[in-house]
Amino acid sequence: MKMTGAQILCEGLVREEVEVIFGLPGGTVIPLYDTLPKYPQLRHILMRHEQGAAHAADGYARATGKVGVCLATSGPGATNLVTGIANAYLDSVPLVAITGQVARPFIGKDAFQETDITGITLPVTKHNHLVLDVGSLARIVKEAFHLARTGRPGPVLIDIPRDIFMEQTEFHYPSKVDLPGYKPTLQGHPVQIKKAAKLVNEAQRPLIIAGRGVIISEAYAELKQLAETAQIPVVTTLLGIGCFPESHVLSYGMLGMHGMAYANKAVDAADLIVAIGMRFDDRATAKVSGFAPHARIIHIDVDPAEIGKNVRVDVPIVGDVKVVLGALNKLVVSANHIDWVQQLDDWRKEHPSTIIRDSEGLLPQFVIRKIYEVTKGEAIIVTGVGQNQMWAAQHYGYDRPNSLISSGGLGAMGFGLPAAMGAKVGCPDSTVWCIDGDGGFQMTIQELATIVQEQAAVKIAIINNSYLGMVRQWQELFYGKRYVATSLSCPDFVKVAEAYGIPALRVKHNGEVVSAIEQAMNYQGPFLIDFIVEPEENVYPMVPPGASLAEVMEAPKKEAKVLVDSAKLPVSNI
Ligand SMILES: Cc1ncc(C[n+]2csc(CCOP(=O)(O)OP(=O)(O)O)c2C)c(N)n1
Ligand SMILES: [Mg+2]
Repeated sequence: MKMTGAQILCEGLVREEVEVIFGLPGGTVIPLYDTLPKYPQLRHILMRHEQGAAHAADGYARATGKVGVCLATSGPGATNLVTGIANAYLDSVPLVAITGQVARPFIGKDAFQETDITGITLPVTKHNHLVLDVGSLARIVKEAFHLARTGRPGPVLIDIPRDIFMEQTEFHYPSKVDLPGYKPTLQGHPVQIKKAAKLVNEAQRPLIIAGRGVIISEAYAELKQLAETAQIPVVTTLLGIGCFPESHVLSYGMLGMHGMAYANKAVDAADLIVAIGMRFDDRATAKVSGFAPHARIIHIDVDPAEIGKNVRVDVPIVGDVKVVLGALNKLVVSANHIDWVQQLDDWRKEHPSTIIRDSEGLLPQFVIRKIYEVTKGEAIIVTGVGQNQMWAAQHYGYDRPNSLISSGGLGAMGFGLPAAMGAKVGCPDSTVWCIDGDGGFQMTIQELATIVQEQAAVKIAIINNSYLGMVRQWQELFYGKRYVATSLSCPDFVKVAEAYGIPALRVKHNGEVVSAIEQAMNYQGPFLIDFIVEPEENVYPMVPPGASLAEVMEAPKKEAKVLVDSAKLPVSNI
């Protein structure tokens, strides 16, 4: 049967079980939009900015485990997607981004709204494709979804010239993909798994560092079995939060720059690190040369490119985390490490890391703790970037699988609101809270309109400190309190919300926090709370840039002092 390119694309999306497309139209994609109403199974959500479309598709994908789809026109529409695509790339999120391109005869002519989007996104996509022949479109769509969701997931971009949407050809959707250069290794090598089991069985002070790979491969049960069988304490990366219940007796929270002091001390003292589905990001390892100085390292990851990239590894195992852990668990013998676990418990008592001090002024940590209590830990939390993100990671108790959605690798302000909307669209029965900063919120604030139009009942907590807080914190601690370009003026967020049709409250005092959160929860639709918090509150613990995990700084008893002068900061990734 003959079909247009636009129909072929829609047929492909339907066959890939796409339910939602986050997009915004323009000239080159009008033929596609013209076809969409014939496919009512494809719900299109009209965003207010294409960055929001990519972040919403990302939030949707993380919350559901399905491939998120975003759609934009050529030129500015396509370039507006780039931040969201890069974000998905760094956090291994399965995304298919579809862009319109100028018609084939205009390509390379600097035509109106022409940009080389495959060139621009080459370094931030798992794969991308400029379609030059309508006959190859069905295959390219099939491959895009396959690439996005298999192996290490990631974003794939398909750029489709306008005339291809209108050209007709016979429709045939391939049942299989044949990509000779792409065969992800899922089974770990048995010899490596045996070596790893030997190390685990011999270790005295083993520690698991679990990352988002556990969530992606849904290896929750396998991770728990490994930890419990061999009594191995578990710490997680930021994106690993939600892969292991934080109330579990073997859970020691997040490690890294703003991780728990006791988690970082555990890494420093361990004699074996079992790194699972994580990539040794510099925010997790701190100074690499000081990372886990006494430990052998087992690294399990589906992406061979991650092995040995940042940290020396003794036993690499390339494979799917769930499959590899399943095999490893068969070889790991039951053990206990009572002294080691006791040591970690003592550190946790001595360095509690999440104590919230008494304060007359409203503390952000307190706000997040109360959101946790009122939601009973059952919400999906989607964060902004900066201090709010770190407090949300530290002070909400994540017991449920996959309950934190956050921009980790890219750290993209503006992620929170659209990603929360995407998560809510994907999981309409879940409570979704967006915890954002006053700065980041203003970067994608326009998506409030989308939230209203789609009746997505996202609950929004703005941690309003009138600062680009995380940058201010660095200026305070490392740049002699020279605050340049971090003091922020904000609109009246309550009035803004109301202008969009969202009820809102402003909260300034401790006593009002719980009732405001309850009011938000009891309201059926979206709701916003503007929490006016202590402006100069800092995030602790903190491993200063260039230091190793063992050199973690805890909340100072008195006024924070300048710790390092900027001129003396090491050339590290700051
Ligand atoms: C798009 C983008 N621009 C700049 C930064 C650098 N940056 C990191 S945290 C931060 C401050 C964020 O301010 P806000 O959203 O108010 O959050 P807070 O830290 O105050 O909680 C900035 C500017 C970033 N991460 N992303
Ligand atoms: Mg702020």
